[in-house]
Amino acid sequence: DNGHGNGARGALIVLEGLDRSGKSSQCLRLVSYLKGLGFPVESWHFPDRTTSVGNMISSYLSNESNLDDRTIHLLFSANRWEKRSLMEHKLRAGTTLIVDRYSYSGVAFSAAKGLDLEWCKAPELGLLAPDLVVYLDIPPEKAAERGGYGGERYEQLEFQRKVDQHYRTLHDPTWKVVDACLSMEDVEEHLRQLAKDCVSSCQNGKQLSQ
Ligand code: T5A
Ligand code: NA
Repeated sequence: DNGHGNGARGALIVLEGLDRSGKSSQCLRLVSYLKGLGFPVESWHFPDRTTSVGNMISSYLSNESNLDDRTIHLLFSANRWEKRSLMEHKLRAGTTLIVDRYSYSGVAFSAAKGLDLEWCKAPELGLLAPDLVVYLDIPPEKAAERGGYGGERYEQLEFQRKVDQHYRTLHDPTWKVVDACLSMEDVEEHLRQLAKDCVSSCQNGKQLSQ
C-alpha cells in the first residue's frame, strides 16, 4: 500500500537529450503541471551532484579534476545505483518521478568517447526501467546556439555531434520523440499529454520493472 490507500504506484518518467535541449526547463514545468492535477510528483536530476560520488562527477565536469574515461563512466553509474533504493521506495509509495537524464545519457556520452557500447551498458543493468522515455530532439548546431555553452567538459559542438549519433543508436521504438526546436509551450504541451497517459497506466496496475 502506498499510504494514499489505493496501492497505486508512481511513474518513472525520464527526459533525455543533448545539452541545452531543454530538459531542465521542461522537467520543472511538467512537475508543476502534474502537481496541479493532484499527483504526488518530484523532480530528479542525474548526475545528482549532492552526494560524494556526485561531487567527484561535478568536479570532473567543471574540469577541476581529470579522470580516466572508464572511471568517470562507472561513477555516473554508481551515482544512479546509490539512488536506486530511494527511487524504488518513492515509486512504490505512489510518487511519480520526473528524471532529467538517466542511463541513456550514461551510455551515449561515454560511447561518444569511443568506449565499447556493450561495456558502457553493463553497469546500468538492474537499475529501474523507466515507464516513459521522452527524447527532446534538437540538432547539435541548434542546441549550441541556445544561451551559449558554459564551460563544462562536454559542451562542445563536435562532441555533441557524436553524442547525437549514439543517442540515435540507443533509441528504441518505445521512446517518445518531441521536437525540441518547438516553442517552450509547444514542447510542454506534448509532454503533458505523454506524462498524463503514463501516470494513469501506472496507477492502473502497470508493473515496475528493471
Ligand atoms: N552525463 C550525464 C554523462 O556523461 N553521463 C551520465 O550518466 C549523465 C547523467 C551534465 C553533463 O553530464 C553528462 C551529460 C552532460 O554533459 P547536466 O547537469 O544535466 O549534465 O547538464 P545539461 O544537460 O547540459 O543541462 P543544460 O542545462 O545544459 O541543458 P537542458 O537542461 O537540456 O536545457 P535547459 O532547460 O537548461 O535549457 C537550456 C537553454 O535553452 C533555453 C533555456 O531557456 C536555456 O537558456 N530553452 C529554449 N529556448 C528556445 N526554445 C525552447 N523550446 C527552449 N527550451 C529551453
Ligand atoms: Na540541465
